[in-house]
Amino acid sequence: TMTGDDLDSQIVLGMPSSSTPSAGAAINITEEARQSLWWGTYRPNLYFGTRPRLPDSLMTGLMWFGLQDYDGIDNIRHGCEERDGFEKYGWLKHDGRQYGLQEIKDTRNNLDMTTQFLKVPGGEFGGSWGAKISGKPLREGEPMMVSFLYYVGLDHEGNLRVESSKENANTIKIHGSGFDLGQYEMDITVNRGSFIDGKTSKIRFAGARIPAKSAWRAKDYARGKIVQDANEKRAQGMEDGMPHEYFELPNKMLSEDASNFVMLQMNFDSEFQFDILFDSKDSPQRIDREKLAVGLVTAEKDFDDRFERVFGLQAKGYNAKEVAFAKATMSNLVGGIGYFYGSSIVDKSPTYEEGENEHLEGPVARRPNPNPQMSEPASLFSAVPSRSFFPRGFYWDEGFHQNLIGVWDNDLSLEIIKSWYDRQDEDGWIQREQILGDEPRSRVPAEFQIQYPEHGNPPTLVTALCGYLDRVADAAANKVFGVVQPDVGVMPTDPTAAKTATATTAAGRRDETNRMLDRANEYLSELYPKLRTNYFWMRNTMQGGIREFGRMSARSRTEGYRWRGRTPSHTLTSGLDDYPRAAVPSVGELHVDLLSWIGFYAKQLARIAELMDLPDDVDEYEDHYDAIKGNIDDLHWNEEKKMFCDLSLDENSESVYVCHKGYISLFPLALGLIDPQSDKLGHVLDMIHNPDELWSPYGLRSLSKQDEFFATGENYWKGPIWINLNFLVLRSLKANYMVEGPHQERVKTVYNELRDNLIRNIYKEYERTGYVWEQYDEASGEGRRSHPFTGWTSMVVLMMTMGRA
Ligand code: 6A9
Repeated sequence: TMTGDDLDSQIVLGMPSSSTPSAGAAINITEEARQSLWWGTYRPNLYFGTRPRLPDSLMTGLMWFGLQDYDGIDNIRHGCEERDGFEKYGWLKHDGRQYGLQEIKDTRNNLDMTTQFLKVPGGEFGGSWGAKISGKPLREGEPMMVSFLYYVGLDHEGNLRVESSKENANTIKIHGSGFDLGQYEMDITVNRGSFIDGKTSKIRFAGARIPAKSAWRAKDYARGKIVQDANEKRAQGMEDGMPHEYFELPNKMLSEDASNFVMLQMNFDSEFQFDILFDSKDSPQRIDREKLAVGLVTAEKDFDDRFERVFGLQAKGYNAKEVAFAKATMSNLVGGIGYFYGSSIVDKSPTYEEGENEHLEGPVARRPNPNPQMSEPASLFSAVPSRSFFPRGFYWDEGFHQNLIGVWDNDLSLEIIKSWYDRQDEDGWIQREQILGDEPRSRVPAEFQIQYPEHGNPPTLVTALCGYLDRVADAAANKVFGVVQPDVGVMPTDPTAAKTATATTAAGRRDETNRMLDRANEYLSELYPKLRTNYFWMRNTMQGGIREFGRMSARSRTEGYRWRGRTPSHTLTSGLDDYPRAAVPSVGELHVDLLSWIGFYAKQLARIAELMDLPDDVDEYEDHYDAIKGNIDDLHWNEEKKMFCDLSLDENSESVYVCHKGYISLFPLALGLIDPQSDKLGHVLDMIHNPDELWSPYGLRSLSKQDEFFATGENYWKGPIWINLNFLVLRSLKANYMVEGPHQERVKTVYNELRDNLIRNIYKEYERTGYVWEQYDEASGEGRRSHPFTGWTSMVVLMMTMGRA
């Protein structure tokens, strides 16, 4: 039998640090989470895995490998990996609460499969859920031999008990209980699928004791155990066995009642289907196989109906394939929402006194006595940029994600935004990249793991709040919402019952409106103090030295800012990592994108303070905003080059422009800080629309073709097309610049053409490659780098709904 110790010795990685069971008392979950956001596919780094939104609880996951040869075992599928080389995978439909449908095409194993998820929320422990895993050969006529491993692991104290019967070897039950989940029973049943002898596939099992908080290493445990047993069979004289004869689980538990980790194995060589049920015994909402089957059908239809109600793409004339693309793109973002819990590494040691040393800085060199520390464990509920390559929370990515999620499910989005602001420390700092716990940390090279308390990212969550404020304003004006997800309390708890509970009657809509307004009051009151602290933290931490170094003509002597954490080649904090900035980082730098962000922030805070009836605060933000708008012109406009530029210092400490045409020079437009009537807008549009500068048939280039650094070095933000910035520009053109004046017609033309180019190319690449991508090649339009990247590239769905001008 396998023990934690045996397994441990087979694992190359270091063991997880601590094994303290988490205290139940520390868990403070809102009523909301209890109801319908408790369980989910909240392990987006896996092809399929579930966990509750609780620290150190029950983790489940699906793995599989090919039995057609002996190498399959070295290529177990579990975490999303680009090297698995799937021709396609991702959620095609996912509503973020109750329902999901994912497609996976595993080329090497000739496997075409789907994973479906259905939740029946309710009760004290988040309710019950079920999953249906189905598949068949990808290429007909070619053999498929695949072994599935499904596991359940406890990250806290407790035991799992397996119940199997000789008579019915295609069903296995797992019994468990815990302070955080109550009593539950899991049922795994093969409905269909044969193996080798044509008989229905049997389920094999193994149970083990693993160290606390290590269920995320299930693949190491599985492979370790299976390979060890295979070696023993060889040692005992087994020769010429088939792969499935070597690579099988032993049908043994460690001992009765002592396992906290259970694996099940099912082998298939033809079309198959199996169900996984998690039935919460303390919940009034139960699940069985019949309910799962029926519920999945109903939920799919509800999803389709709701998607059309919210985005209206069919009505706008998109064809079925284009609508399916939009659904898949949004769904993989929503299905990529995760719950993360654990410690991160923070270095709060003092930096050098700013001054001469700053000229030599790198983010680490600037600290004379580095002191990275493990922080207290914390949780985050967030979407991720990419399930394969960056399956964790990124601050400025998340703001984009919430623009779309907020339209789809307002309350879900508010919950995520709140979770991010809960990560803010007392100074107002939020970690840029959230690497919480051992699992995410195992994927990040050591030099990128440490977070520094003066490193801030663009405050994009405010762009999402801006969308929320628009929805609230619509409500206040008593307009009809597109769709408002009702409070979870009124969600239908039985998926087989009824439609989405979104009101379809006038009275129902009025109720929703009132609820939305009450909710807004409450929500914003709670959030506002944090926003204010964060805003002032940005202003203080990133204050530029205008007084000492700046251009004396500036209207305001204070409104100028610089990104911290610079190196000569990188400004990770800005989000546009290798975009060219001043060659020598210095305290005398002023960054035009940052000033634009802070101006935008001030404006949105003024709006919130207005809603909350805080006139003094409104005045304060408006003063900031006016001064910033003035300084965008006074400090950053270069009249000779007709563009917005950064500022830096030369050898004689004279202030000089640093001008690189590209995304950085577009920020005043992208965030609405240029006057629609001004000549400056005309010049920026010239740059945008010029094919020798930013304009390509696939979207706007990050850096102008004419720039000396275009397409050089790592060429990350030096030319390739990124969808987040294209989206900001597009939306700002529509929201701020389609007004009467000298540029109106051109704004329309640029908007329409840009929008068409982006949608057409992202869709074309999806059809061609099966994925949406992190960025697109400016010369060919081809998808590049990380994929699937349904982070901000999913803004394409909003572009589709925005419509032509
Ligand atoms: C490094 C790699 C297994 C880079 O989308 C997330 C971020 C953006 O916020 C940022 O603007 N991406 C953009 O310039 C990806 C960052 C990935 C850093 C992780 C470790 C681990 O490889």
